[in-house]
Amino acid sequence: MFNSTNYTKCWLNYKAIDAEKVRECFANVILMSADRVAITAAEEYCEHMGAMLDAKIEYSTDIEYEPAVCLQVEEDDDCDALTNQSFYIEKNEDSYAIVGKSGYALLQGVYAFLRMVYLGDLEKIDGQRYEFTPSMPLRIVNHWDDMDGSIERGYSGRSFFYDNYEMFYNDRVEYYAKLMASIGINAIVINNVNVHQNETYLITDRYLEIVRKYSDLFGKYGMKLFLSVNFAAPMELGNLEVSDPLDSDVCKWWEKAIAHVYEVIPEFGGFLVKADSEGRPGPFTYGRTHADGANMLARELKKYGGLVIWRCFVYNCGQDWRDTKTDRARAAYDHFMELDGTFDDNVILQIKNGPMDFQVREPVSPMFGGLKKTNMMLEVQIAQEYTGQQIDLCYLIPMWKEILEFDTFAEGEGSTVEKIVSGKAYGNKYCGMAGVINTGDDENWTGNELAAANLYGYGRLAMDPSLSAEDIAREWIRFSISKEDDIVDDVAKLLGGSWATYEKYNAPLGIGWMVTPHYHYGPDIDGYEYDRWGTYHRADLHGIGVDRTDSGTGYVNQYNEPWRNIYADRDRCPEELILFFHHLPYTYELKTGKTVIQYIYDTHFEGVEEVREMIGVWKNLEGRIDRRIYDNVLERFERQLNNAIEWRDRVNTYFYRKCGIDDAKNRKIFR
Ligand code: GCV
Repeated sequence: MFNSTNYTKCWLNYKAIDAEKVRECFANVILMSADRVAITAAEEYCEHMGAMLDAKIEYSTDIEYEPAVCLQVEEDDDCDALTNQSFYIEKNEDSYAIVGKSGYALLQGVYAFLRMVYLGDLEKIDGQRYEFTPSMPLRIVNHWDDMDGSIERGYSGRSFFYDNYEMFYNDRVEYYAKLMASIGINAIVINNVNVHQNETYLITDRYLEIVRKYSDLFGKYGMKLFLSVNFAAPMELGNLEVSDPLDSDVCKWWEKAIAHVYEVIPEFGGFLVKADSEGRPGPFTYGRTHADGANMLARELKKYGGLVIWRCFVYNCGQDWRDTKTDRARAAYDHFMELDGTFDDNVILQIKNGPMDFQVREPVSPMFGGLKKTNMMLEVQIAQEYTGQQIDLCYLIPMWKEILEFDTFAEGEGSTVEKIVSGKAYGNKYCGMAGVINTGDDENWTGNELAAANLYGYGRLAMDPSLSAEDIAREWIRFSISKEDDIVDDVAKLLGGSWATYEKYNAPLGIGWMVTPHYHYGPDIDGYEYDRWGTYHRADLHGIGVDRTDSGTGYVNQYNEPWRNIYADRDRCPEELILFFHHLPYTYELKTGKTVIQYIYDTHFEGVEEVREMIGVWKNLEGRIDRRIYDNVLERFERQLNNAIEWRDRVNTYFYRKCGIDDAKNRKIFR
C-alpha cells in the first residue's frame, strides 16, 4: 500500500512573518460570496494567513468589519474561459479587496496575495491596482499513474491514487489538490495515457463513484478532472467488433458511455487520448484520420461542455535503422498538418515540446508554427525521464522558457509559442500547457527535494510566462528551503545552472538519446542505434549527426522561414542543435574554433567538474537548512556525480575509439 499519511507540506509551508510586516487588516477576512470555490479561497486564506500571523483566523461574512481583507467575486457575463480567471487586488485605506471574476479567480487572487505578504512584495501594490489574468487558459497536469500502483516514468515512489487496481481517497489526495491549486493548475488527468485493461473501466460504474469523489475534491478548488481513455473501449467494454470512429454502433456506444459519465459527474472535464501511438489503438486501423477519431468523441462531450485533448505523439515505432529517409522527427507534422481546421472546436491537440521525446535538447516542434486553425496545447515533461530521473538535478524552467519564447514566425515575427498556446495568436478559447507530473508517494512528493521546483515552476510559468526562471526558483526556495539571502542565492545558482550542466555530460549538440534503452537513465551510446524507435545518432569513423536538410530527411522544411534556412545551413544553425540537423565530421569547426570532437571531450569533462562544484556549494549549507532536505539532496548529488562520470567516460571513449582523435588537452580518456 502506498504512503498516504507521511508527506511534507512542500512549498505550501507558510511560517510566521516578522511583526513589522503584519497589518491590522490581515486577521479580519470578509467573504462576500457564497460560491463554493470562493469559500475554499476564504478557508485557504485563513489557514495560510493564520500560519503567517501565528494565530487562528476565521472568516466572517459581516461586511461592516474593518479594516479588513475583503474577498469578492464579480462575475461578468462577457467572460470566457480565460477572462473568468482574472482577478485584481486593491488597497483602500487600511483594507484590501481581492476580487475575482469567478470563485477560481478569487482563489488565485488569494494565493497571489498570500505570496506577496510572505515574500514581502505587498508594498509594490500600494497605490495601484494589481490586475492579473493567467496566460494559459488551461494549465493541466497529466499523471502517468497506473492502477496497479506503478507510475510510468515515475521517480518518486508509487502512485498515491491507486494500488492493486483500487482507487483511494485520503488526506494525501486532499492535500495534493490544495498543492496543485496553489500553483494555478486548473485541470488534472488522473491516469496514464497508456490506458491498460483495468484503467479502461475508469469510465464505468466499476470506478465512477470514486472518480466522482476526486472530481468533487478538485472542483472545490475550481479544477476539472479528466480521464485518459482507451480508443478501443467499445471493443473491450462493449464487445463491439471494431472501434471505427465512423461506425454508428461505435458512436452510439460512446454516446451512452459519455452520457453516463456526466450523469455521475456533471462537472467532468473530458478525455485525454493517446491513439495510434506506441501500440495504442486508434483510427488508423480503420483507415480513418485522427480528426475522425477526435471529433467522434468531441461531438458527444460537447453536449456537456467537455473537451477532447488529443495527443500528437504519433510516429512509427517499428522503424528499420537501415532506413535513413524515414524520420521520426517529421511524424507529428506529417500526420496532423493536413488536418488543420478539421477538428471540432472542443478538441485540443496536445503537442510535445520537441519533435522527438523530451530530450535534454531538441528544437521546438514545428507543429506550433504550422497549425493555425486548431486548438493547441504545449506538453512538457516535469517528470525527469531523460533529464536525470530526479536523481540528477535538472531545473527545467529555463528550457520551458526558451520554448515559450521561441518565435515560430507563423504570422510573421513575434509569433512565439507562448502567443500560440495561450490563445493570443489566433484567439483560441481552449489551449494552454500540459505537464507530465513528477509526483509519487515519497514523503517529499518528488523524490529529489529540489525536483519540486520544477513542479512549482511549471504552474507558475503557465500562469505567468513573464516570470524569469530565476525569480521562480528564488520564490520556490523561499517557500521550501529558506528565506535567508545567501542560502537563496546559493540554491538559486545550483538550480539555475543545472540544465546546462546536465546537458554537458549528456548526449552532445542536440543529438539526444544515447541512453540505456527503456530505462532511460545513464549512458548507452548505441543502446538505441540499431533499434526500431527511430532514435539514431548515425556516428561512424568520420562524423556524427542526422542530416535533416534536403539532402537528408527534409525535416527542416517543416519550419517557417527564417528557421528553415537557418537550420539547413550548418554555419548558421544554433550550435546546441547542430547534430540534430546535420551529420558533421568530427573535425568540423564550431564558431569558437573548437572542433566537434574537442567540444564533446571538453563538455564531458566540464560537466563532471560542475557537478563536483555543485556538491561543494550544497555541502556549505549543512547545518543551515532542514536536515531531511540536506541529506536527501546530498545523497542524490552523490549519485549524480557517478552518473556524470559514467557519461563522461563512456561518451569520450566511444568517440575516441570511433575517430582516434586525441584530446587536445591530454586528459584521461579510457582507450
Ligand atoms: C506514457 C515516451 C515514454 C513513454 C510514454 C510516451 C508517451 O515514449 O518513454 O513511457 O508513455 O513517451 O508520451 O506517450
